[in-house]
Amino acid sequence: MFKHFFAWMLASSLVLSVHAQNGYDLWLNYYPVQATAQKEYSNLLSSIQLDDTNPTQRIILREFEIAVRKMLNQSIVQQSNASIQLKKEGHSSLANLPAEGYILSHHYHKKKPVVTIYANDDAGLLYGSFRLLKELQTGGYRSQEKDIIDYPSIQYRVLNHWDNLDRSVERGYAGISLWNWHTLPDIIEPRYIDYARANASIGINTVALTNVNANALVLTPQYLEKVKALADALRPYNIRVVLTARFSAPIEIGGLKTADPLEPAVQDWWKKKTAEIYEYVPDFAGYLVKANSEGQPGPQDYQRTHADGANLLAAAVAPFNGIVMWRAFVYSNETPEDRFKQAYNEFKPLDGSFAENVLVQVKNGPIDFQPREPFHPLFGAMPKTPLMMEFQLTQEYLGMATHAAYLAPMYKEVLEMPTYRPDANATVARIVTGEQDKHTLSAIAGVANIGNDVNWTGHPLSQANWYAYGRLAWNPQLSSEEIIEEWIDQTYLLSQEATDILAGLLLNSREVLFKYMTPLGLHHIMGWSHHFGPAPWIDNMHRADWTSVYYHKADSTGIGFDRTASGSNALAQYAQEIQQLYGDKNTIDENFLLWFHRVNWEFKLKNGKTVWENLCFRYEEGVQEMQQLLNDFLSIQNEFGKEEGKHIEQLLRLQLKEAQWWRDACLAYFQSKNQRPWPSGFTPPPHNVDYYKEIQAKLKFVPGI
Ligand code: BDP
Repeated sequence: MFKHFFAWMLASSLVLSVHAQNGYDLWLNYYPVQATAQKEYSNLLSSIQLDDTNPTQRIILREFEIAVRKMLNQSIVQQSNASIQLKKEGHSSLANLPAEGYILSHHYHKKKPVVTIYANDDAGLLYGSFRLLKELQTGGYRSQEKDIIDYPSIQYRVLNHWDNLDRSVERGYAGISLWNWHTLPDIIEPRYIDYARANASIGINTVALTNVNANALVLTPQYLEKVKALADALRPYNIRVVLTARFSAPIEIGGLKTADPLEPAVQDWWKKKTAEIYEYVPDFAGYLVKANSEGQPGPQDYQRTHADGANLLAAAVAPFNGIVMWRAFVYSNETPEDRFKQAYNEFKPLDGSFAENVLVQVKNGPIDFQPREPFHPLFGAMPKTPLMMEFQLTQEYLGMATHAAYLAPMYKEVLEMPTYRPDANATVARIVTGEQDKHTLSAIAGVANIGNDVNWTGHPLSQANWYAYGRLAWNPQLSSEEIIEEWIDQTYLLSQEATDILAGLLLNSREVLFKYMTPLGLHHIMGWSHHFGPAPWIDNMHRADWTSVYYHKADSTGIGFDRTASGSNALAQYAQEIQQLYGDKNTIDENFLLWFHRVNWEFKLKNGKTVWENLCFRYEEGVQEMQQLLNDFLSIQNEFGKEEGKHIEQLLRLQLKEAQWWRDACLAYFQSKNQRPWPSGFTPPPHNVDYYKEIQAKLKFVPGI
């Protein structure tokens, strides 16, 4: 497109400013506007009318000041009858506008452009302001003649930080935690504010500060003071905080002998503790809980149900309008049942027994954030309970911060799936937004990929996932394509041709990664515990469901997990239509084949080749396509700042090397199992499987554990 051309020329001449780019500004770069639009923008952004005694409106003013200085090198003054106005009345559509929504209304006054941002609340004014700034940056503003009306589809749009109090981040690959617990509450780092700005610009309004593998210490006064300082800093940006509640906290910090949810002393303890939290943080959003999962304490320690546990905390936060986000990520070592099925088995019978202010937080797929998973069978299965989605932004199983993988297509794939409960309209998205089952409470969570690295996410291109998550949480209908365009336009200063190439690269990236890591629906074959690199040979760890062989079941005869009626019958947890979709190995989308079927090595796929041949060629294709992504980037690298371009180039080269490693290690292993000849025309891995095992064995210091 044309829109960036002039800006691009302008900034190319300001070489220094481009080269200074280090990613810190994220998508809030506010690049100089194109010459043709300068006059109009300059008129529009000359003055603003708002209430600067209001904390949120004060930060709106500040954001305009930053933006106007960077886009136009001018300043914006406050005055009445300004060209930008913020109003909470005076538009007929306000009456029906939901909370946090906004209206942007454009008109000309004496030939000068005027934009009024209407909303019923400060949050709406904030989001409307960021929307206007986005329109201005991406060239959308001039084409807008009609009012823009927008509001969020989901109430709580949450980032889950798996951050520990010692600043390590579980599954974090972008440095240490943003939260400097040591210097809080006295020091409010500028980074907290920039983090809040970034979230506000995409509509994220809730932040779980601490790891789901929780530490009860955060609930003690000494830490609550720190939490308060963060909450105070985030509040004007319409962000509320959540804390993770360790279920055994009444014992650990409360001096009780039990944490039994039905014990009055325990109930009383949580009520008092919660009231205390609200004294520090009056708009505390509530608790996020991981219970009876992977060794965490929970109600089942006392033979109580997950509903008993959730309702205990729900009663404590209810007087303050707080909520409980209770995670469904539970599976037991002792249960011989297919791990796929366990969360459903545990939670489905509890539908209807959760308090009104409880949401059950369900991961997108039934196992654990794999490169591709079928949607979790709980979606659609608990109509009486608001279910919230949990996506993972941090790429625990997807190459961490060294692999570029734009995840919006993966999120969309799940959100758009019809659950057929009861019909094709009942998509996962409609269940999450609450529309399907008429829930007023709705929420979505993304496990953050954010740390204190200068560019926030380690891999510069992973910023796109933070952005895309926020945008989809606001509106799950948006397309991956429009989101990536927006992100590129605000993040980089590229010609239209380069924008298209980068967008294409990113749009393909997750599919390419899927091919070189887990083609045909392989899953959970990554390195032991740290989950980095290929390790399909992992077989004798203390839990079967933490090994790789549990999931792929490859032997001399075949490969894949039979989840049909002849196997674990996990398929039966879905509606009939989904059972049909996935139930037949001859018609199933081959990307899910090994999720649901065990096939022998000679089984023919739709292309007439055997599963073994297909496995070989798909891994190979993944590597070839990764090479293409690298080539695509090289063709546009000169449009990036020198250091930034080099950084991305190095990362993509590393990704290519690791794609090759995945291909070779996995195929060497599977061939050692099936002893089949390599397909003709295929280049076998250069080493045997022991070589690759040795590489894994030496990976002792992978981050994020
Ligand atoms: C797994 C991670 C583990 C998390 C767990 C969870 O390996 O670190 O604690 O999920 O979501 O993906 O609770």
